[in-house]
Amino acid sequence: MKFFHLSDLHIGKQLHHYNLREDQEVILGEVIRYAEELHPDAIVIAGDIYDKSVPSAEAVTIFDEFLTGLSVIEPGIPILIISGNHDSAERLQYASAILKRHQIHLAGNAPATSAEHMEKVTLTDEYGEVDFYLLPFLKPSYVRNVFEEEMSETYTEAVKKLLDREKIDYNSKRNVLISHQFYTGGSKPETCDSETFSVGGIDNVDVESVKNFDYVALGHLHGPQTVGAHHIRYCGTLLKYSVSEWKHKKTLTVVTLEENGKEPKIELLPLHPIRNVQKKRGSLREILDQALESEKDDYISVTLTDEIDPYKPKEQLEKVFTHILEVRVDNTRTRNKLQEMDEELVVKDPLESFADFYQEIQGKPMNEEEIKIMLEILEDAKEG
Ligand SMILES: [Mn+2]
Repeated sequence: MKFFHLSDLHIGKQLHHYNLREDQEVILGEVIRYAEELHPDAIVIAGDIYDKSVPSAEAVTIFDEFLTGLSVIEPGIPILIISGNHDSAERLQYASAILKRHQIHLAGNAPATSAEHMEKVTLTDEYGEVDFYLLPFLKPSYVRNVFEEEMSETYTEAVKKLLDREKIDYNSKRNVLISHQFYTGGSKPETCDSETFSVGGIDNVDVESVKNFDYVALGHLHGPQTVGAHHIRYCGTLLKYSVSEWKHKKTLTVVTLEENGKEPKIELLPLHPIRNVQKKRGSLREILDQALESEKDDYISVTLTDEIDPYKPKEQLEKVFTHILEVRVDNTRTRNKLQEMDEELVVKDPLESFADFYQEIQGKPMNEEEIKIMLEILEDAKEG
């Protein structure tokens, strides 16, 4: 059983002020060509199809063309899609009953009532059946009514309990989970600027809850990486969606499952975007002189280090590079400015802050007894 694992297409996304329509069309076209050539048994898309919950007509057209391009391949390749946190579950699920007849399985919503179950798609190869479980992006509140008993509000518990009620046969069958959450376990995940997370990182799911699957096809993180084990994997985006990803190597992930109990094989196929994302640092002269013909149309982030600010740097750079994302300056002047801002932001300890305030209002410093009272109040506040 060989399948493509994709996620985070973010169709309709802009990179700074540039529309990525052409870039996305070309890269999705390359995926279609790989599908024609390799003819996988399935194509899995693990969420964040669109960049926005209300995608533009242009974005919908790009995805439509992608699905159409895949669906004309003979014999037909099943396509398994879940929604991500950027997608509107309802919009994505539109016409899903009709699409199902064309082997396009779209799971927009996680189970919301006790009568609903995760969508399961069973495919067969020479070793028997493989069950694919589709788990769209969820928050604990989405699935609260699935369970009779009270549920703790953690993401790990929500995922674990949803999987438990599916009675999955992990021993004699091969199972694949498709999920779009922030899985953690083992080393620290590598994140980048094009992802959006909830503040404080309360949305993580412990990877222990999914380790019994033969393969876990994840979406959400944009850098390709495994989580705790070889078979639990984020495939990452097909394109670089922020300057912070400039060193990423974006690839197409192809997974091969052999007989039950064997480790899946992972292949990473090269992709050829029309424009790369690059970061350049140096004096304006250096950057202009060292520009290669092959990178002149790339998306470029420039950091200038000239001590004397050059005259109209953006205009000069634009004569060489056609797609400039940003021009930053890092020299003694800007560093001093940053330091000044840092100093303004230094947080004093609470007693010191109050002493300043007291002095300002009373016109005299606090006496020893007042300091003692203040320390007690602060101690109480800390405990409270
Ligand atoms: Mn995403």
